[in-house]
Amino acid sequence: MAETATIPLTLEDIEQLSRAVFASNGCDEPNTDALVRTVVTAERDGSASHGLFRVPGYIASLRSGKVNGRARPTIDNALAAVIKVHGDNGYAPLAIERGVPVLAEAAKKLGIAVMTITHSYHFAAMWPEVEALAAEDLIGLACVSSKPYVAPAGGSEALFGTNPISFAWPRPGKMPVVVDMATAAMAHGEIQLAAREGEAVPLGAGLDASGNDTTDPREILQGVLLPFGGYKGSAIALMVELLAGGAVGDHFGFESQAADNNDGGPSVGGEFIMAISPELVAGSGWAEHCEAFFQRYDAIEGARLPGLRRHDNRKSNEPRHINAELVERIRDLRR
Ligand code: NDP
Ligand code: PYC
Repeated sequence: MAETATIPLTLEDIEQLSRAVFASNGCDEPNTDALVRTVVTAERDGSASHGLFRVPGYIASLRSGKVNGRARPTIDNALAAVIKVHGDNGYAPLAIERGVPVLAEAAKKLGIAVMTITHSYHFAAMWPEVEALAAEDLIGLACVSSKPYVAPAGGSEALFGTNPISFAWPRPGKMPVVVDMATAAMAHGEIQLAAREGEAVPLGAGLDASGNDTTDPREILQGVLLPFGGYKGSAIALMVELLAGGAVGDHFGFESQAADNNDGGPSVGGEFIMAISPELVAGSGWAEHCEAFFQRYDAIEGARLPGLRRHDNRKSNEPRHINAELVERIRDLRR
């Protein structure tokens, strides 16, 4: 397979390019800043499916008027342990950045707190919200749904979003353990990237439009994705759908789809975030206790903790190699 052409961009280049595109397409400064941080950190950590790749979709939704580039998320914490963030129909990163410190404060006081984000559009990787909680020595768990792309186990009709779940475990003085994964066998963005690169995907990633197994990502994009791990992954996707839709009081995936204008950007939906204080729940000594567990984990040959790849990528200041067509497309979006 011929490799597709790439352009080397430093993180500073990525920041400048995405800033120019968001700011010239109707995003005000706070929203631009939050989106730029989202794009740059995704590229920094090696998440090609959720960095610059998402910019054309973000811009399509600003231009169609679906998403508010001047959103001012509001926070209602009247219930103390429940922080309700209204996203003002904007992109999720600003709502997250504004809400998480309030959530962290509540969890540190009460031991556990949840945050709901409604009226918002999530198109990003899920680790930033939970890593921000781990930086406060809190355990973070977050999930979000999207348009239906994924069939429940046994079926061939999409009902679930790719429904990611992220989790961060704080390790004082060290990087947290971070799990951040779609509950689909592959994220929709990863299938799109494979289709762009002309690469086959593993069997089990999805079905074609007739419900047959296929390794061709273009066929899967016409059909459905599958949950990871059969009925068990399907059950976790169900839990995410219920937490991000039912518990938050926002759209389920099928409702997001019905509300969407199909402009290529994200669909409206909710996000569920939970923060737990190990200090208050487990008591002092929790960190040493858990380090003993991580030591055993690390001693197992062939095993590595989730999050390590992204944290290692983060250390590099080298340019990132970005698909050349994508870079040109994004440059053309500047006004
Ligand atoms: P991956 O399959 O790449 O990774 C899933 C998790 O497994 C990561 O925590 C990863 O850590 C870990 N992992 C991978 N390989 C190993 C290994 N060999 N040993 C131990 N741990 C490992 O992620 P996905 O493709 O499922 O998701 C990609 C991104 O897409 C995520 O950031 C997700 O949030 C995002 N997404 C967003 C959606 C949205 O609606 N906003 C929807 C769906 C996905 P590491 O990173 O260190 O490799
Ligand atoms: O990659 O599955 C995905 C995805 C859906 C919404 C944002 N990313």
